[in-house]
Amino acid sequence: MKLRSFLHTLIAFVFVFAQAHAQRSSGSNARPAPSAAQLAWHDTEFYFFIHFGPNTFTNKEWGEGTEPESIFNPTDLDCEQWCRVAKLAGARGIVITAKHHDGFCLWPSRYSTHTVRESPWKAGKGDVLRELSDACKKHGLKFGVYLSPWDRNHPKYGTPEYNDVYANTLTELLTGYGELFEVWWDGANGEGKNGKKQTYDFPRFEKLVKKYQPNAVIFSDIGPGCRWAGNEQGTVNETNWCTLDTAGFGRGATGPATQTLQTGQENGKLWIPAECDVSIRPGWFYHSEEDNQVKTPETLFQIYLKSIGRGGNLILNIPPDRRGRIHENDSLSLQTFGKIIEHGFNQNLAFKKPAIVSERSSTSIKQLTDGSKDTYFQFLKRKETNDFGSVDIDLQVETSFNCLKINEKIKKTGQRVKSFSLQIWKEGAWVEVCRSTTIGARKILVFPPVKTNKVRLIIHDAIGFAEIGELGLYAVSFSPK
Ligand code: FUL
Repeated sequence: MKLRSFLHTLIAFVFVFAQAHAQRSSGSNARPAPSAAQLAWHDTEFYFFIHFGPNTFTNKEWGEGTEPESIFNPTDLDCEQWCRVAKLAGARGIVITAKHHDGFCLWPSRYSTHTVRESPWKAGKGDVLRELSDACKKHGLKFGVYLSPWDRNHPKYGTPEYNDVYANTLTELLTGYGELFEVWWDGANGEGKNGKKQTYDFPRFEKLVKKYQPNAVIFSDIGPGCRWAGNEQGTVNETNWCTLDTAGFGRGATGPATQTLQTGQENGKLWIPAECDVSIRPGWFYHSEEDNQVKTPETLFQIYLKSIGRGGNLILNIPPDRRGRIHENDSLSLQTFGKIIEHGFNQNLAFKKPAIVSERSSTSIKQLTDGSKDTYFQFLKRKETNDFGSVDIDLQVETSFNCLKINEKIKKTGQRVKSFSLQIWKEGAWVEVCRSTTIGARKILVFPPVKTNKVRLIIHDAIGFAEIGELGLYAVSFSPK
């Protein structure tokens, strides 16, 4: 008996050790680093969220689960139109509510009788996920699914058997619609004190995702792939660590404090970057009375700066209307927003400009402006001054810009920068134009326009060393032609 419990302890220890080791890169200076799936996820940056289902037709945000299936009947569903709008906006993928809290399945699931199959749409022969996954493939967009754990319709909800139902429906999604880049687990639950209680078997669900879709990243309050940013405004804190400790926390009400989700934790043991969710309208589902409350391109750009520009990903909700199409007002705003991004970031004014470094480094300084965010320059700590030195870039001609875009090479060595600034050479002196804290996957800072022929990037503080991938200077305009 004693030997058995010793062996159990030993196995548990080895398991925990192996897990921690897998999260870290080797070397004494090791920090948590992203997995291959998370690296690809960081590069996906911006994607659409689609909330669509019975609520679209009942004008609600949270359905009761008792809505008759006959209510789901889009008159002109066009997933290709969603994809065309996504492309124009610059989005790289689409995540859809395969099942929201009302339990209605947008695909003909074998494990529910509350699905598109029971609806009049396409005489019960339709499958929204099939149409959308095919359209995404055709338009070169990634595809992901939201499958609400909370289910107000399924008779088994609140019993251990519901875990089988959830595992089975999840497996249908994981195996039936090609490659998924993200699986979204919403923490919401409105059952209240006297409502049904469900203990979810998340470890089982995680195993299924790993087995069938090893390249998919799981979103929830605590990841493990990416974390909620702690609000539904689409923003993350300016200081944003991709690292987090999740031991002792659960999803939903038992998740970490929202402030922790907003900032991550500098010394967190796991790589769980922030995803910022927000809707282009006040609601998540379509309501015609909100047709004139669509966020403007300028507002979307401000959100972009506070999410993607702070090293997070942005999942922007665009709810299709009762036709099953993205409304004209939303599509117009998104097109202009797409132009702001496309025009603003199409020319790095520092591209291939010569750089002079204050200290020797084992990496080439040319890599800071070579057009690739994956090649990098390493700043090492200087003993005398206790900082990480600086780099001057000779722009050769007087150049006007109002934006800095910079990234850390997070692959293998993780996130390290704690403080940096940019200065310009002006009338015989260095003048600071912007300063910030963390960088991570990227930092984008917009400031009043300046004109200069030389800039200086200073790394004030970092954990061990700093590896900067690319330094970009841009002239961003809020009203592109
Ligand atoms: C919340 C849900 O309750 C909302 O309906 C929506 O799906 C949003 C993205 O997450 O927790």
